[in-house]
Amino acid sequence: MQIIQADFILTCNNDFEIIEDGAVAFDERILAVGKSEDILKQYPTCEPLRAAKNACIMPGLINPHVHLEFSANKTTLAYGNFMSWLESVIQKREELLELCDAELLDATLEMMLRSGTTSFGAISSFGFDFEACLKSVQRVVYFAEVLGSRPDSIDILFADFTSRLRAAEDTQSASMIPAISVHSPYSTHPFLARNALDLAKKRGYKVSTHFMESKAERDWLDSSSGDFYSFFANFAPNARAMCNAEEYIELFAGCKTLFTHCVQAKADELALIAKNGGFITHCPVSNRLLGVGKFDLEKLTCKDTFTLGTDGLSSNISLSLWDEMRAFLLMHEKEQISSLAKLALAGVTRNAANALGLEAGQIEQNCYADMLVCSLDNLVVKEDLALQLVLHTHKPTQIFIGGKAV
Ligand code: MCF
Ligand code: FE
Repeated sequence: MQIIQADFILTCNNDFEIIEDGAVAFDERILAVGKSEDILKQYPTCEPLRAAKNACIMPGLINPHVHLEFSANKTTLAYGNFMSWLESVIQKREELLELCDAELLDATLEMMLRSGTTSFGAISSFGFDFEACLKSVQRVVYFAEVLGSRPDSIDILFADFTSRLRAAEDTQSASMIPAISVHSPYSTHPFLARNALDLAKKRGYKVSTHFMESKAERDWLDSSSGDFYSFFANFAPNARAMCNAEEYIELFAGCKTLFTHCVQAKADELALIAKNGGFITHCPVSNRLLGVGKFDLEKLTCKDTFTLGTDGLSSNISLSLWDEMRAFLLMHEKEQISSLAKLALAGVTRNAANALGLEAGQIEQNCYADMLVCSLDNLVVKEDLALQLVLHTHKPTQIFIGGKAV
């Protein structure tokens, strides 16, 4: 059992409570949190560690949505327009996967860890990222992806998906949690989605999906028109959308689902997601690079459903959640900046933990002791702590996962 003290504890709990001159007692899980003097009285024989002046203890960051298999991309994929990006992914996929070897995956996970990401949701299209995820020290919610729209291929696609999922099931632990990703409404046949979702319901798995990312997707689901019309015409003449937006959301009823992007989602669709116990994952940099616009925060009625993710290096220049939070602050220029900093931090801690089903994301008794010590150079007042941390942090000075320093 250990105690660590700091000038601030950013709990990231429901009230976004900040404790000045606080301490945390922990082993694998957090045993107690409070004012230093109270915690020291409670554990009089334990010699506490003291973080540097102006430092803050906070929960480890949780990235709910990353595609590790695309980590080799830097300048290969086309940015600026969603359809051009998608075509470039289809064209360059093999080349990028080839370059993404074990060494690159390990280095990518190491970089994520050093920036303070202690848990993540890996959207795995092929299973090539599995070994790297399994041996990483972070907690991984491993979303095996299912995708495909041809009715005559459903059985074979489903069998391939379940075999990739089985790898995570066979190694399930507190740091390898099997989960399911249904790629999107434009790419996945509802029968295939339903088979995967039945499995999620039966086994209590978390689910992730891309939803309403682009105007092309909106037009396609609303009226089988727009850019996807000509895209699909290449494969099948007179193709039509497989379901509309509301039908798609309802497919996921009964599953705790993360709906990623939602840039083109309407307020009533976001409300339906919240009503069904779902979450929204906003990926601001990805949205900017793919030219799809930005998620409308005014439509977000339930702030607890908000999470923030990086997406993959297929549509980002960094997998650091600090970089993502800064981009988020700068992109949503109409919002009050310090409230936005708190929303960003909630989106990568408590809310992300709830979305992924992790007992983490808060400095709170019984949560796993997944914690960061972040140091600010100068004195900061409590009211500015969230904003200044987001603006100035690149690498935490200490990282704990399950109470172990890493
Ligand atoms: O989130 C971004 C953009 N939207 C959709 N898909 C992906 C993203 N980054 C990577 N992807 C993957 C996806 O998992 O790209 C493929 C899928 O395997 C696109 S569908 C050919
Ligand atoms: Fe994605």
